[in-house]
Amino acid sequence: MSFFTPQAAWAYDICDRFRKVGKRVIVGGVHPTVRTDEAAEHADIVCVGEAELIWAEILDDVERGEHRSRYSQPTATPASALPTPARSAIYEHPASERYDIHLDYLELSRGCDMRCGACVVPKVQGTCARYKDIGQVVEEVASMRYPMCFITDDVVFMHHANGHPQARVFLLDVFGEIGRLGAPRGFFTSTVPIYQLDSELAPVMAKAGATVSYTTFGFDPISNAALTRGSARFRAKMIDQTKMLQDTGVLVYAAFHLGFDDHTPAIVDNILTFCEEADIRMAQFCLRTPWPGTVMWDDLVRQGRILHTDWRRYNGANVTFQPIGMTERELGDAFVTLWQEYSERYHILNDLQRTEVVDLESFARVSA
Ligand code: B12
Ligand code: SF4
Repeated sequence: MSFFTPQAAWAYDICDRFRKVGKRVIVGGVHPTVRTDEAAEHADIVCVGEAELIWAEILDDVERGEHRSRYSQPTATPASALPTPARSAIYEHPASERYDIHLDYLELSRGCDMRCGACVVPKVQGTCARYKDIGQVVEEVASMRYPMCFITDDVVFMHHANGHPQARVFLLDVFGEIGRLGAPRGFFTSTVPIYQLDSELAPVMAKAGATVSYTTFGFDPISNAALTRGSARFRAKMIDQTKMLQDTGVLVYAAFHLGFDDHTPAIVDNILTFCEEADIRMAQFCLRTPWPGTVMWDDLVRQGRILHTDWRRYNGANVTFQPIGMTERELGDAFVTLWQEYSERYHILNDLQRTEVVDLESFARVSA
């Protein structure tokens, strides 16, 4: 079983039930990697970190009845061993009919050396960035069945924005090749505002089919300062780049994180004004969450500011730590007010209907 922190409590419940009826349970992924001892209470085996090089060994050991309780790879999975997912398992699964949104997922890279304070990826996937083979990516895209594909990496865009020239070359090559495929498919990408400053990449991505750019504002200190009016120059740039991207045909789906130490109740108006000025037609608001295994978690634990470890409420929609610039109540209210005000001010679906994007209404439903 694989799970992130927001799913951990449910996952443990399922693990316990399986073990009760005599099944052996193996867990891995984000949460078991950062809370290994906790996960071990609910599973027979915990896999820490990546698994491609060790999965066969785990299965062999289980078959022989001689497995250990923990496994981890001695080295990171090399780029050449990054697998092509068996998507047919999803396409052909009868349960997939029950979902009202159908997406392909595409992973372009693994690992990240950026070490952002609130992110767990360097801990789970290591700090060595590895890019998938471009031919493999193109083959994957060519064989996809759904009209929309979610590119799971914000990482490559961040590398690009932070002076990794190979990431820029990779992105230009990969989207150039996808564009040449001419497949009528939309791409949902994720990033931070800084990457949008590249006016060469945006049109190449748009030509390849990039229709939505999920852009996290305020995750990094620079764009947070722009939102809290600490940096007028970067604020203006974020607005220009958002417009430029939308003019290219890529809808900016903006995510705003609330609860930085310098946030006060005024953040609500600041963000709403920014949305208006930047013509943000689709937005999401999240409460900052100290994911275990991150620098943010360690800092808040040290400062005694973690309020609880009820993982069900670690989902970006509940206050989990003691804020500084406002009370817990004010922070929760700011979150709700932003959702309400934004939804009232912007007729999201109307805008989406005007946007020529594949299956975007499903996104709106899922986000609502
Ligand atoms: C795709 C994705 C999503 C998709 C999920 C689709 C799905 N059903 O899987 C969507 C958009 C729905 C999503 C939503 C959210 N996400 Co998300 N998401 C990702 C993303 C970008 C990629 C995950 C992925 O597939 N990686 C590729 C796989 C191959 O990597 P992996 O999971 O690490 O797996 C490897 C190993 O860990 C190991 N492994 C994994 N599982 C198992 C199991 C076993 C048995 C074994 C042996 C090994 C093993 O083997 C794999 C190969 O080496 C990650 C960032 C990232 N790069 O990982 C964030 C990430 C997982 N998401 C995150 C967050 C915060 C969220 C949200 C809370 C956001 C929000 N505010 O709403 C929601 C929560 C949804 C929920 N209800 O749980 C955080 C998780 C933080 C945490 N500590 O839990 C991440 C890490 C982003 C980040 N940078 O902080 N997300
Ligand atoms: S947020 Fe993105 S760039 Fe920052 S550490 Fe995580 S994966 Fe890397």
